[in-house]
Amino acid sequence: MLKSKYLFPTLASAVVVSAAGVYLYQNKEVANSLKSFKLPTFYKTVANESTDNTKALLGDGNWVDLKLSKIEQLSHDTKRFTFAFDDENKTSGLKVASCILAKYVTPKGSNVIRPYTPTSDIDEKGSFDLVIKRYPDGKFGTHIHSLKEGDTVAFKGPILKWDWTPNAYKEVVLIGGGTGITPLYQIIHQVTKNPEDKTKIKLFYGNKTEEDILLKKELDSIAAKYPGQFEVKYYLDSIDESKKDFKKGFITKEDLSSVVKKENHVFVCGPPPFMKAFSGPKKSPSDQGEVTGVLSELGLTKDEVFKF
Ligand SMILES: *[C@@H]1O[C@H](CO)[C@@H](O)[C@H](O)[C@H]1NC(C)=O
Ligand SMILES: *[C@@H]1O[C@H](CO)[C@@H](O)[C@H](O)[C@H]1NC(C)=O
Ligand SMILES: CC(=O)N[C@H]1CO[C@H](CO)[C@@H](O)[C@@H]1O
Repeated sequence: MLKSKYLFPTLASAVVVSAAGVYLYQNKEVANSLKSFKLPTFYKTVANESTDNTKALLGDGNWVDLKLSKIEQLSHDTKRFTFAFDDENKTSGLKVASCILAKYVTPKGSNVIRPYTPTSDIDEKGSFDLVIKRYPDGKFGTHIHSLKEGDTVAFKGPILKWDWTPNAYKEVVLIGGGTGITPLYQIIHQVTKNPEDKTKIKLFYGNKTEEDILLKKELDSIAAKYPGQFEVKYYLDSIDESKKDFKKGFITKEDLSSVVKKENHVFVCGPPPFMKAFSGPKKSPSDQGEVTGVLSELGLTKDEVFKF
């Protein structure tokens, strides 16, 4: 198995190997030095990844079909979807913080591709979970909400967004809006499950209504279990006055001013108007752009803010 995969390296590696071969004929000196020829690092990376049968997603650019093994209705428009790997002993292949891409081919043949962040532990064996809200005009959400257990969805990735290092910061501040909670939740879960990671986390999480709050049960249980380490504040567009757990209205500059400090990294994730208000948008997937909005007013710059 392993051997045959090495015999059929990926195209990129094949080009490198054959280029080296041509060179070999042209120059004897080089040929001698090539006796100790070592494959370039990226070749090893590709080779290792393509022979790793312990992970469901290898980051090799291939789409992998995964079977929908369980569906749970969490609210009127939100479901948790569990996707099973082809081998119960495989793990997802994700690192924190990463997303994956999901693809749906419409009846007309166009590709609808969306990024999602699994909400299950990245080291869980056999499956991962996605919590997905259905928006009235959302193509992928509408599609996946129509699926039944046993149907399949194509995934690829993972795409590493931020390589989390335990204890890199004393404290981090997470600012999330709506479904933007999922990458932030991946960090919260990863940090609190690791007894060695002492990073403190303050989460500010805004939503329209109480029903829209994703993963509230999970967040509240982590907050109860690690009171000195993790704190969450919920903000809602509208609430009735009797609810003490929530603040009405947007997360304000004043709320953030006491916790946002130069040495505390800030992570932001939410829909475009939300990003605009707090951090400014990303310029492109690979360019974070300058920090604007509330965080810039609080004196933060590129080095202290990450936009998911
Ligand atoms: C590839 O595998 C070898 C042997 O298992 C290991 O020493 C090396 O660190 C791996 N390289 C990468 C990039 O994972
Ligand atoms: C998964 O691991 C268990 C324990 O090592 C083993 O008994 C089982 O056969 C494995 N399953 C597969 C599909 O390889
Ligand atoms: C008060 C508050 O922060 N509301 C947010 C609720 O979630 C949406 C996204 O679904 C945000 O745009 C709102 O700002």
